[in-house]
Amino acid sequence: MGLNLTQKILNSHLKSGKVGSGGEIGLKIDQTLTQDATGTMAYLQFEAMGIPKVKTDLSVSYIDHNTLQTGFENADDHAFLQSCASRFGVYFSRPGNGICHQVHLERFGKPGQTLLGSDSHTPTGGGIGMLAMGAGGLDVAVAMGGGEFYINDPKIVKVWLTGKLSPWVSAKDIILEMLRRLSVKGGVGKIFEYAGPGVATLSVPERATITNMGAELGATTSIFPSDEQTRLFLKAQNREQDYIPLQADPDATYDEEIIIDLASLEPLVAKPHMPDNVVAVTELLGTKVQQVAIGSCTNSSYRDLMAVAAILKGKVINPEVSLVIAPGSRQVLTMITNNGALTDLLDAGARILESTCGPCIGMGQSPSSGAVSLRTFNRNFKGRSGTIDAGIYLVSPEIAAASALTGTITDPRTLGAYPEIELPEYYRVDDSMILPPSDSEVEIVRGPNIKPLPVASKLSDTLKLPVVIKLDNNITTDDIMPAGAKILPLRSNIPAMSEYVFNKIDEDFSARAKSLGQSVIIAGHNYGQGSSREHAALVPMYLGIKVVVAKSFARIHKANLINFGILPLTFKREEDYDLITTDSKLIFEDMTQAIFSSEPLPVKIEGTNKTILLQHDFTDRQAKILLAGGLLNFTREANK
Ligand code: MIC
Ligand code: SF4
Repeated sequence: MGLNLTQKILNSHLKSGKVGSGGEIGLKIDQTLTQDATGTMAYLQFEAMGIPKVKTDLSVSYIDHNTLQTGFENADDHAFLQSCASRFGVYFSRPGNGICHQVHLERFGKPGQTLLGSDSHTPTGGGIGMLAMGAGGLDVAVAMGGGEFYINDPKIVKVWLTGKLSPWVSAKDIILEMLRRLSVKGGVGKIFEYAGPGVATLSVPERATITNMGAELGATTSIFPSDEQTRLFLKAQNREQDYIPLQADPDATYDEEIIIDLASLEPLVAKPHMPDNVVAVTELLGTKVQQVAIGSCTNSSYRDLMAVAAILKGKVINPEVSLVIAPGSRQVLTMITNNGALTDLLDAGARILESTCGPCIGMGQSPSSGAVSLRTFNRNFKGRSGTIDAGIYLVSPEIAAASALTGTITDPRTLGAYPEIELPEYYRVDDSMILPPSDSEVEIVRGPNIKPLPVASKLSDTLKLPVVIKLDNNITTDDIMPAGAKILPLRSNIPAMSEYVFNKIDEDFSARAKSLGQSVIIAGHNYGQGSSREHAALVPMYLGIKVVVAKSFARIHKANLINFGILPLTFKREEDYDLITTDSKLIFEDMTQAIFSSEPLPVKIEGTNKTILLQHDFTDRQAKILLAGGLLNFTREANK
């Protein structure tokens, strides 16, 4: 029987388990990437493992998130990361060189290889035929040390594309259509493999927009075949030697199938405050817009910015709109500089930002109070922009540019003929801002913002845990551990960060958790969706959270909880959620055995005659990690 593309890459990287078995599988990781907001922890963890040099084929450390330097903290972290990269055998992409996913696609991604990144949008690499996944920093540190990366054997979904996009409809609309159909939890435990005649009509940067935002489906990853488009892209990046053709066998089978006729799609918008809150642009026409932001790892490629420049050329944006543009990489920025498109953008009234994440992660450019902000980004969670009452709408570059001109949400199809964008035969290649590692001994630079790593304690047999907070469905890691210009600089200082846990939802959370000593979080479905930030597990661990009981979990966050010794348990009977109040205290018994058993776990609610039933699906490996009090303890013990 033939194999699909995902199975081929999984099989060629399989170290443990069996593809198709439904259990856990361990994979060899060829490449890793880290960024500065998660990287400091990842390298502290790598250092703590005592391995002198990375064992991957290639590891790259990017600076792209924490670039607004309003105090010494971010610059301290950058110096730390630069010295770690040099010392541990990692390439270092300097601040200003671009957003990790964009640069990695341009300069390093290779079809058929595995990539693990400490960022949830690492699946961008699927656009070039990589099996690229996001994970917590600790998992990436283990992979840098040559360790396996474990996932649950995924369900593989064929996304069959037919036809061709109409003018003014773009790759962003394909992924928004997926989100409209499947929701932010529709992809949990799944890999989306794109196939069909429509695939050949999409260039690599367009494919990367789709695989990037597949993260918002909760998917393990998304992947496109490696074909003539891939070869052309790699050739244009001066790396044709990295090309190999790769696709599913004609008789390959899949667990599920979705069909999208590209010709039937229209321009779409994700309304506040979830990426799956998708409607046709025509439903929102005339909505007044205060800000338009173009960039992020989803839509900041040369193609995207050339489309925006062509739409704005010779025109001036509406005086009520602030238009900010962050090109995805220095390659993109220098190319639009040289061909004059940058002047078109500036003449139209755009404000040009550094080639970084910027407003996507709330690093500056927070919109005005109550504003409508149209963004070509991938996340519109409440408060993430830095303005709690702003409404963020996720759109294509075409809708963004059209709306910047009119000052209201505008259907780009009203602009007349579509400016066909020709992709360059050769991109401008200049890797001088990517520093190779050093051969000699390098001293690690540790400024006062780099604090020691907190480590979890071993699991106790009996736990009496008061409920510290009770939450709804779809809680994001931005809710748990907010980002933004004020908090991100504290990423390597856990005691300082702990003041901000859940602070957008409940200002007293941190103080209450501290006063309780140890406690349990209760939550609904898809707890921990969104970013890969392990701080959403590490900092609650520091605050004494021992268990999270939820209706269901998002993949990366669940793995992060286990890595930091917090038990992710689910309700056997969903209605038990209603029996627990914020005043309840839960009594967990025989825990050191229960984590190895598949039997449901009865947990008493103190002071009542009620017992709830909880469950888990921990593998033997995960149970041992939990018993040791987290992956770092476990790895250290294993290496003794
Ligand atoms: C994000 O988009 O939320 C981030 C910032 O890139 C995160 C990583 C982080 O929190 O550092 C992600 O998506 O993983
Ligand atoms: Fe950066 Fe935003 Fe992409 Fe996260 S989603 S990597 S913050 S651009």
